[in-house]
Amino acid sequence: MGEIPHLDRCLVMGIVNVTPDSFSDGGLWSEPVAAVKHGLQLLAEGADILDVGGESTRPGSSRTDVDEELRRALPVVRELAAAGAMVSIDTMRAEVAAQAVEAGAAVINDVSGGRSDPQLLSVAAQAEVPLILMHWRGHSAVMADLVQYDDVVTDVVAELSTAIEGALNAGVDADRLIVDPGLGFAKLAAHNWALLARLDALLALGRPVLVGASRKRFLGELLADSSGELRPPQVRDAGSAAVAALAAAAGAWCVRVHDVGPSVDAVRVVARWIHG
Ligand code: PMM
Repeated sequence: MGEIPHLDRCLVMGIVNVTPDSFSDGGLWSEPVAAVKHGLQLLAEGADILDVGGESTRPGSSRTDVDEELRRALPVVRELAAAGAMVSIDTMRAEVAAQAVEAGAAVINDVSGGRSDPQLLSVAAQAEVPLILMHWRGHSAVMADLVQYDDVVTDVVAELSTAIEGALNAGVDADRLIVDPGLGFAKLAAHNWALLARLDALLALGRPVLVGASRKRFLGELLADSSGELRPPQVRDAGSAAVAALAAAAGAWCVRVHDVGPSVDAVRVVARWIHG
């Protein structure tokens, strides 16, 4: 049982991908032992939450089977929670969410916003843990075909509002819901920038907002070199920290990042700037 944590500043969620194929840090921490070590490092850098995931959502990727997802994620959740970290489980599966909560996860992060496996909503309701509902239109293999919007901000807000309704109907407490625009998920770069510029429209849903921009392709496109070559993921961290600062200033509850230290500094600067 738990409530959404709040601080006098935007929180920082450190990413612990236990996957061989994530676009940003693929393979670096793919075995549980290496992932735990990495998580502890992010904790030492000041992460408020560690987001552990065992299934890559890299655009175009196919699904990981459930046993493999469990094998990757569970030991990492267990050890990081035992070390005192607040752990979120990044999964679209009810089974994985349930076992992760059992292993000590205090937050469920569903990139499908309850759409991939609706049973996950009941797991969140029963566990009484905060639930992140990300805007999502379809699995990674097909999401590039789902980028049609009339107005991306209006459409994402409306679709998130439907996701909130679904969670409430499944019995999740309204006070435990967090929303996320799902940058890069069935979205082109222009869609991501439009959503970032209108975080106020997401905040108007009345729920805390999580922003996950770290190392994503739209930053690589913006920061491409003069020949048009994308900036590689590992050198998008200054851009990611800039987004963290601006998201925090716009009222985001939390930013989800790979390189934790600079974003912690950034959100602290923003808090001081705003609150004096
Ligand atoms: N992005 C990724 C994975 N999980 N969860 C939330 N809530 N929001 C996101 O934007 C998000 C996510 C993909 O990025 P990664 O492969 O670098 O983890």
